[in-house]
Amino acid sequence: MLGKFFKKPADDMGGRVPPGQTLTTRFPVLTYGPTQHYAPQDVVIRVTGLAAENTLTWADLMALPQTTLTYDIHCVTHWSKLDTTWTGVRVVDLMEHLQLKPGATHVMQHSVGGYTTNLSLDDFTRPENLLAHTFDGQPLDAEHGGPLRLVVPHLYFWKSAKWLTGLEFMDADRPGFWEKNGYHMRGDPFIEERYDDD
Ligand SMILES: Nc1nc2c(c(=O)[nH]1)N[C@H]1C(S)=C(S)[C@@H](COP(=O)(O)O)O[C@H]1N2
Ligand SMILES: [Mo]
Repeated sequence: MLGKFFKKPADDMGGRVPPGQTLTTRFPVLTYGPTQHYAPQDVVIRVTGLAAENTLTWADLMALPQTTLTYDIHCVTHWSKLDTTWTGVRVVDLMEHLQLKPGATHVMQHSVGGYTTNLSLDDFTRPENLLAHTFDGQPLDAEHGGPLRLVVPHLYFWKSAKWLTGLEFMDADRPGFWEKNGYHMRGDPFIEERYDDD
């Protein structure tokens, strides 16, 4: 239903809005389970699986280059939000400090609270992907995944784990939380990869 905050994309959106999506200027919260609350100094990202084991603290992440990027996000529940601005560490900048082992092809994102979601390394290492701690110049709200979440804007937003706590490198694709519950393994919004029978 199109309400006050949702509108149909204009015809001149030049292909920015994927099929089946409506635009919102709000920022809806979508979480399975409770919002997690913890301080930046408690952020720890554990790198496991087919990579040299590594533990990254908040200080480690802040010592890496910080990048601000603006792009559109798309949720499988049919909302898209244009021109969202995020600041954080680019995945490609983080990857320079990780040593993957031969055979790593996929990564599982792990979150506080147990949420997981899988990506191929090609999807994970796109130059626009961020480990984001700031939204619109302000510290990222807990409900949106602060202190630290992944943002992978070219896929549906369920592929962007809030409260990121681990990156597990794998030698095959494996379903995360929503993927086990019927969502698509990849989730490209432009070809409506919503469910695994698509
Ligand atoms: N840890 C965690 N990350 C998550 C989720 C979740 O339930 N838990 N929901 C996902 C889904 S389905 C979406 S659409 C986006 C929503 O992000 P937002 O609440 O900032 O809009 O977060 C994704 N990341
Ligand atoms: Mo979602």
